[in-house]
Amino acid sequence: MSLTERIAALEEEVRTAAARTADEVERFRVAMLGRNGSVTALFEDFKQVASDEKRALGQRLNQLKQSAQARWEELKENSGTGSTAAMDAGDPTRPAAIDAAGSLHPITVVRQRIVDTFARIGFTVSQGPEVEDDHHNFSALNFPPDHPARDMQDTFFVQGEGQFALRTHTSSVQVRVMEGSKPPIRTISPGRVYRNEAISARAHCMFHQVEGLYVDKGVSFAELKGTLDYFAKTMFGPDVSIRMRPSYFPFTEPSAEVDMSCSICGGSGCTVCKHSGWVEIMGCGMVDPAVLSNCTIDPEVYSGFAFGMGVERIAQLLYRVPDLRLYWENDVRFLEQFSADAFRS
Ligand code: 2U9
Repeated sequence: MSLTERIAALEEEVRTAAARTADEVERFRVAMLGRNGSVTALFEDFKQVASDEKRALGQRLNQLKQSAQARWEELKENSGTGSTAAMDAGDPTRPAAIDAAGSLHPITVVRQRIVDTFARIGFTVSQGPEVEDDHHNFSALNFPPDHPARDMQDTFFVQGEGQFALRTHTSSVQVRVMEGSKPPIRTISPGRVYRNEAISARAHCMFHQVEGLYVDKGVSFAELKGTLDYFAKTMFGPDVSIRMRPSYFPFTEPSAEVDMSCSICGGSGCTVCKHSGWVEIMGCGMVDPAVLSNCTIDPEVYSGFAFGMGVERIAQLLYRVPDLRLYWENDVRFLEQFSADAFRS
């Protein structure tokens, strides 16, 4: 066979070469490019070629060597036996790669802890629609017709037939529960709510609430205070205490704002509690009798208490998150700090 024919035969061999294992790849390299390999041998024979043929044959031979090298690289790559991979493959005792585990979002972790805390004392969980009608979001809850929350400045209205809006609180769910069941009612409603606010470190146009409702014969303000004291101690530890300040909500009477002794400084004063020793954690009150009757419950027979809190606010106090926007950016460097196990109650 002439040198030209041998080159052509080897070109074909290189083009069709296959290797599945590191051994087969190495066998290809030795057979072609090794000291006694076929391509190397052609270079030896090339020395005998007549000088007028040297130029053309030399070029072809160099091309053959290059394609043999390229094919070798390709086979290494495809068989997953690149130099480091080949070494790895050879050590079956090496430790297995650890898969990165995901973590729960801090809002999910905190919402679950709040729900668990109330579930332990008999509260059931109720959920409802995020797009609400005027009756469930406002009217049944005693919002007067000219209340600012009914304004487009404060609430996202949904275009179309009728007055629908993104719910501004999960109290609307509890209106539905009262309309559909008889006391005793002991329920909490966790969920996402919407307000038409400019986004900043301290405000967002959507956040999460947990609202609670207890309706039965003879429910008292003292029971409300005992329940919220239990909640604060379960979430933040036995050393915290709560206090109530008079407030106003359309749906409760009397109403109160609930403060907790600062869990960060223990009440001695720090930047989080603005040196007051107290931090606000939620609002509460006795369900207004007008709301009970709007929801088909006789206020002459039954009374109830209600409370509401922002999950972001509770999470901020537990984990000292400085900026509300962090909850929505889903930056893994933020999220991976919250492992499900680390915060299980
Ligand atoms: C019904 C009747 C009354 C729920 C209540 C609050 C007080 C309250 C805020 C806390 C911070 C909302 O997330 S926040 O902005 N909530 O202050 N919520 S009483 O009262 C109800 C609920 C349902 C039928």
